[in-house]
Amino acid sequence: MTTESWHERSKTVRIDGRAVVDGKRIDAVAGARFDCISPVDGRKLGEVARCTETDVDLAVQSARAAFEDGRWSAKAPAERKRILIRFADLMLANRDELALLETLDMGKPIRYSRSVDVQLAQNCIRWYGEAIDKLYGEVAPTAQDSLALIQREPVGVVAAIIPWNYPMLMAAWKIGPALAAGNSLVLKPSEKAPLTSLRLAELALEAGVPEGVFNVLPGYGDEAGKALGLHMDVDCIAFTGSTRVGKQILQMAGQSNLKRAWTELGGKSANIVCADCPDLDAAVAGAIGAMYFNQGESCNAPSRLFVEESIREAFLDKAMALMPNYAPGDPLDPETVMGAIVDATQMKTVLGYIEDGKAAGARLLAGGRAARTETGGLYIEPTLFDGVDGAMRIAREEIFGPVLSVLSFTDLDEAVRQANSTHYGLAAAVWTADMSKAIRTARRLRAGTVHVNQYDNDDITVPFGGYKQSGNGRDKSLHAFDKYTELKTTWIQV
Ligand code: TXE
Repeated sequence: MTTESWHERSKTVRIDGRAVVDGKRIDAVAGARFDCISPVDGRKLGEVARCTETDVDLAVQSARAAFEDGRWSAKAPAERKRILIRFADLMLANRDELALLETLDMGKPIRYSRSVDVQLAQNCIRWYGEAIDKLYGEVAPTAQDSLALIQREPVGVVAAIIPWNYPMLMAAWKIGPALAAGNSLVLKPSEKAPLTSLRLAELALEAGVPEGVFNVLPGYGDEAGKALGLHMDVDCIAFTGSTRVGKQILQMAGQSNLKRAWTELGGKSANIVCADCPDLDAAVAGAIGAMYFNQGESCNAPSRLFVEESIREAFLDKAMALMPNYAPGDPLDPETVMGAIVDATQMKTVLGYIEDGKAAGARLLAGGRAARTETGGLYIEPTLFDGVDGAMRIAREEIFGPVLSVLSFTDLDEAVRQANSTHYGLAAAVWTADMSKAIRTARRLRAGTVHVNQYDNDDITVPFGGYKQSGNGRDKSLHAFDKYTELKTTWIQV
């Protein structure tokens, strides 16, 4: 589709901000709503239900009833598989609408919401659907006078709280394994980007996921989110978002019913480029591409770049040559690769970090300002700081915007020490042609994912999650079932 046709379609696309509870679209019980504003051009897209504790109670009751009567939890895995695959097919059939909602809601370029977000999200649902009738239990090697069966059972009612940076994909990472395993789900999307989650719940119903099994409550974190965290009848909570709120989620689990609590949190990932990297152009393209993808609003963005001093200048020359490719553009233009920042608060935060970097003495080589202000939307130029010191805030804190901090090194051991020096541990990378050095370095990097001579490779078959304060548990791959299942041992006397 052309830019014009996307714009035309954006005027008529259906925006329904009501919650989905027990298979029905409903307003919040108290009737409150909040505005849904597009960062693309500042336009009000519609109004969204502002769900609170009362709505959470209703949704949890509905999810509990569905779980207890077995309408989903007791279905044969092959039947859940059939329905989840149909759900994924419906996502593909509605690909343009889902992509458009995502782009309008949080500002990412339409080319990516269509080819990356919808594509990966539907693949995730499909993959877990495909997997679920291929998982076997175990028989423990006990003595002959007994038989011990070890089986996975669904946890029960799962609450998922997700962020705004990949709204559809983060939803899918929870929906796929949670539903495939037979749980009921109450999903709270971010107040900054709720639209695709609501539409996904409609598509799930259409595919045959029974009423009450998949509920979506839009609302604020300290209202709907907190009520889910503290709820006594939620068995498991899966959270993706900031480390600050992740800590609160764990506390709320402890304060209430000790629900299983899983967190996928922030990052400040280190990307180490050694002078002997096999292909400098690839290293530059990988560093820049992964940093500015999704406007830098990625938890695993390689936002700290450690370049070996002897190649620093060559690296930066090549990086600067690429910067114009990432100029912010109209998110509805299929050529655009850098879209809008999610909202005014985030915009202010990112610009604040840029000012902080300048004041601390880092060298601003590119960007640093708001862009496309005439559109009424929220855009920031891709920003590159050189001469960053490890102690500066821009080198330590997650900015969650298009800001890359370059630090140089002469001693790899020191680079690794600095790479490990933040309280995050989500992702890291090392570029070197020396495989022994690569493996040694990868082993020493304290991160859930380490890339060697590439960055941001992604596949549903690999686990994703963090060390340290980047969270606990893993999304994606078969390991995600560990979050959404209990292990049951059954002893049988023989
Ligand atoms: O995240 P929050 P925000 C980081 C990133 C960003 C910062 C703030 O650095 O700049 O966090 O973003 C819900 N009880 N990341 O404010 O607040 C909230 O409604 C229960 C990293 O959006 O963590 C939303 O649904 N829930 C990150 C979700 O938590 C609460 C992704 C995430 O919001 C709550 C997003 C509460 N008290 C932000 N308060 C990543 N690692 O991917 C909020 N929420």
